[in-house]
Order: sequence, then structure tokens, then C-alpha cells
Amino acid sequence: MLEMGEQAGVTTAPAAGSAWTYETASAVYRLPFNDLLFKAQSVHREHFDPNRVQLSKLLNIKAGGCPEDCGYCSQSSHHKTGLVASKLMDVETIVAEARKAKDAGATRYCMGAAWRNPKPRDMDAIVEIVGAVKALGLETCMTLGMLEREQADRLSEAGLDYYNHNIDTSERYYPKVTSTRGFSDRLETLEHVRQSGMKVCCGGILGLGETERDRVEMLVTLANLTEPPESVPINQLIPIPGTPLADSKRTDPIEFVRIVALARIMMPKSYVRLSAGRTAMSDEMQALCFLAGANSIFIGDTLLTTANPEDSTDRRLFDRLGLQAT
Ligand code: SAM
Ligand code: DTB
Ligand code: SF4
Repeated sequence: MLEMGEQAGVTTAPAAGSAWTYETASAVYRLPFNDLLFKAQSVHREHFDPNRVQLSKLLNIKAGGCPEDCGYCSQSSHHKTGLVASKLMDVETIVAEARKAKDAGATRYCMGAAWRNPKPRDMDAIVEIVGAVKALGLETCMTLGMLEREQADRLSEAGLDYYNHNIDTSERYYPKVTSTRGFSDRLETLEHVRQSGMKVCCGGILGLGETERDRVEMLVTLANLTEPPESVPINQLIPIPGTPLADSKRTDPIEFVRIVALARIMMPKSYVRLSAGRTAMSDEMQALCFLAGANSIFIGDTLLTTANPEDSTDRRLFDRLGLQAT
């Protein structure tokens, strides 16, 4: 017997205990749109309140001058983007910003530094920052580049809840995006984060010139990690003038929603974050992403170096959709 919404020959999950393959994931991705969204929303309701969306806030605690050459990034020293590099922000400023984010409804505070990896001399300051932000009663997340196992342990001991480290795209397409490190370097840091006991935040970007296959393979890699990431940010490329990937073809909105739905189905218990790129999305597209199982966003009018919707704009959207913040 076929369940309603399923097509003959298309199962919507791998057999218990077996891993996702490109073929099984791709078959789900290509379901008729209504069947795909029905399945994603059904899976979503098994694990989450469908009308609640988690709010995170980002702060760039060290901008620009990054030695990596990620082809999408405003902060790479390889590209002429006009961004002025800064030193690591002091703890008082960070705490003042985190307090404002808490007042605006954020429950998680995510801090990013444009580093290839934290230097040993940075670690004491980072540990102090984690403690000070946690003391406000916020969950903490950091994204600082690659980590050695000892550094991950130190952050975990300091109480850091999440570490963000994206794989960004498929293993095949990765060299077209970044040449100063490999896909396996990303996986190694993710392993260090997992072993240290922190939660993993890992996702990618759509709109880098990748194919449908690359997008699906990216999700297969994430879903097949020893444990899937607790948080999966799906970013839409924000084109940055001066970066090599700025002229990439914009992702078709329906294809974007399909990837959100597939992420929800493949990682049923994870938070799927509708991450960068919301200023370029209509309310209707965002509504479809929430229907497809996205249940987290970044709030506040700035991400790291680019614009994000104003709080008042997001409040109106949440009111229109009857969504509540968590
Ligand atoms: N340096 C750190 C690292 O290596 O992970 C973290 C900072 S980096 C800015 C965090 C993530 O933001 C990237 O992995 C990428 O997925 C996303 N991102 C960066 N620039 C973006 C852009 N222009 N558009 C969309 N997403 C972007
Ligand atoms: C993630 O996946 N997206 C966030 C966060 N993790 C660190 C970053 C988005 C950055 C968008 C471009 C910018 O503001 O520079
Ligand atoms: Fe550096 Fe991170 Fe930007 Fe890559 S994405 S250039 S590692 S700040």
C-alpha cells in the first residue's frame, strides 16, 4: 500500500540503520512539489511545534583580513571588497550587544571571527567571551574557523553550546568555492567539535554555481555524519561585489524550498535555519520555507557584514503567518 503522498518506487527514508545515498535523496527531492512539502511538514510535526521558530542573532567579533579564499566571502583578504579589517572585539562591547539581542527575543547568540583558525593567544579571550555571554542566559555559538581537538575541548569546557562550521557545498564542487583548505579539513574540525561534546551547526550555501546534484550531495554528507548536525543553516548566496562568485546564477526559489524540505526529511530532529539571504526573499518564499520545515532564523538588521530584515519586518511576517518565536 502506498501512503498518501508517496509515489510508486519512491521511498521517503532509507531503511532503518542504513545511510542516505544520493539516489534515495534525489528521488525524494524530485517528488511532485506538493508531495514533497506534505512529507516535509508531516515529518516536521512529529518532532517540532510547526508554529514556532527559533531566533538566533549574529555578531562579527573579528571582521575581515581572513587568509582563506572562500569565493563568496566579503571577509577574505584575497578579494577586494572594501571591507575594513578589525581586531577582536572587547568582551564589554560583545556583552552589551548580546543583551540587546536577548531583549529583541533571541535565544541563541552566534559570534563569528574571520579566521582560518584561532591562534593559541586568542583562546583566553574567547573563553572569557563565552562565559560572559552565557551568563546572560543565552545559548552560545561560535564560528572561528578550523579547530584542533584541544581547542574544541577548551571551548566545550568553557560552556560553548554550538560550533558553526559549514561544509558549504558538495565535496565535488568544494574546490571551486575554496582552494586554501579541503573538504576533509572541514570534516576533521566537525569531528573534533562532535568529540568535544558541543552541538554541531553545519550547513551550506545555495547559489554558488553548483548543480542540483551538488546540493543534494551536500545534504547526504550532513545526514550521514556519525550524528547529524543539531542545527543546519541553509544560506542563499548574498552576492558580494569583488568576490569571484558574485555573478553566480541566483537559485530558483522553488529549488531552494525543495532543498529546505529535503533537509527537514533527511534530518528530522535538527533545527533547519533559513539563514543568509532573506532580504532577497519574498514573504511567500519564506512562508514556503517554514512550511517545508525551516524552524530557525537570524534576527536583526545585520548578519556578519551584510543586511538582514529589520525586526519590524520579521514581526509583521510572523504575525501574518501566526508564527511564534522561541
Ligand atoms: N571563518 C569561519 C569559517 O571558516 O567557518 C566562519 C565565518 S563564515 C562567514 C560562516 C558561513 O557564512 C560560511 O561558511 C558561509 O556558509 C556563510 N556565508 C559567508 N558569506 C556568505 C554570503 N556572502 N552569502 C551567504 N552565506 C555566506
Ligand atoms: C551561517 O551558515 N550563516 C551565517 C552564520 N552561519 C555564521 C553567516 C551568514 C553570513 C552572510 C554574509 C555576511 O553577512 O557577511
Ligand atoms: Fe574566512 Fe570564513 Fe570568510 Fe572563508 S568564510 S574567507 S574562512 S571568514
